[in-house]
Amino acid sequence: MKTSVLEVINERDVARHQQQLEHVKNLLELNENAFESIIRKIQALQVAVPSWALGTGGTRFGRFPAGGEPSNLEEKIEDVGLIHHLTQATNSISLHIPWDIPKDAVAIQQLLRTNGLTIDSVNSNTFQDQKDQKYSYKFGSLCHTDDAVRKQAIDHNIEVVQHGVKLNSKVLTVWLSDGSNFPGQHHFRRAFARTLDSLQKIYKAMPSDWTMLIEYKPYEPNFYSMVIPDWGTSLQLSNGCGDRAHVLVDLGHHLPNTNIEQIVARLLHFGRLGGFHFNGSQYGDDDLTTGAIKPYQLFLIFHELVTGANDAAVKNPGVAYMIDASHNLKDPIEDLMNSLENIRTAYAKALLVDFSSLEKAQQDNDVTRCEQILQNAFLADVRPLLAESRLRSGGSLDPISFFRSQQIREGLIKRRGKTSIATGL
Ligand code: LRH
Ligand code: MN
Repeated sequence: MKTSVLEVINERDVARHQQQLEHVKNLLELNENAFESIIRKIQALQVAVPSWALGTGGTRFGRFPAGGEPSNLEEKIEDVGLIHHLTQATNSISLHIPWDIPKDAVAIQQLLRTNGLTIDSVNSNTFQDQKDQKYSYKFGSLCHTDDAVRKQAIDHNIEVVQHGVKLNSKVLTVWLSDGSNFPGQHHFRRAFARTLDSLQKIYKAMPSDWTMLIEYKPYEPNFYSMVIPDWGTSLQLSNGCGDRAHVLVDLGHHLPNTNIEQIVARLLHFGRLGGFHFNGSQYGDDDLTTGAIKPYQLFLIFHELVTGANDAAVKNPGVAYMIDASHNLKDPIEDLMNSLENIRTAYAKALLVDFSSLEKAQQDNDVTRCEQILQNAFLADVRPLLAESRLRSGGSLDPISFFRSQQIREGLIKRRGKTSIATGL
């Protein structure tokens, strides 16, 4: 079997990697079992990549295409396949309909298999008017005052589920831009009631083994109120639909200084944490690289997930991990690999927390000791553990260096052109 370029380069760098790994194992005083268990857990953490984040995003002020962007679903699957090949951390792709309608589901299934991928969730879109659409969503969709508009939006969600069924997906993600820009524009209670009624109709139309994820957002594109602004509203809508409806936490969908890790702990306690849209933000829904701005917060979120997973009292279904980012300046593929690295870093550090000492310190209200125990884990250098996890899964020791050294973007530009544009945000 011909040795791949990836294996040759890994072979060149493996000695230095082994050295760093031994050093970290000693520093962390990890016995063999603990070490092996952490490596296996890191290998198992898979985060879906969104089909709408493989091109260059933009803002209303401008967009600066990277070149070589995928201009159809097949090329998007190829790019996620490459990211998974190098990182071994993203074995699924989330689709946004109608941005990525699969024209030939059987062919797409084959292409997914070839790239070691599956379809994670399918996302509906009632925040844009499609050219052949009968009714506009200007004043909302599932909350609209007009039955006909609500029915159109409900039918769209059911159509999205049908696309998903053809691709073996089992998750529908609903995010609504529904809201108001001015006081008095919305009757808040009736808008909620209409939205609940619409979601219940969609929920009933889903196959019995499907899950609905309800995403909340405090503002944008409406700037006075959103019908689903916070986790409490999403939780109540989930309760109103049924036990296969859960809350989706997009990290960028929180007002400044919100304690997101406590929201995660609450949703775990209620058993209704459905999933995440990971991204980084300084102010609003900035959709930047995950963990780039607030790595400690991301660590604290994974600390809640790990303690929840180790607590028999927590009865929460499997949590869906997805990235939801937009790349205005970075190369989209590099940015996604960056996010995957930062997500696994936060998880690996959370696995290093000395839980029994923390529980004792919390019981004793030894505040300083509690913080020290978390900081000890957070300040650990887990990069060699992540590299070892990739190496064992057949990935690259250093995906971004490999991507650059092999001039993959240049190759994509040659094949797809400098001006190819990917559908999405
Ligand atoms: C809304 C959102 C939602 C998607 C969209 C692409 O801000 O986070 O998850 O549908 O971005
Ligand atoms: Mn999102």
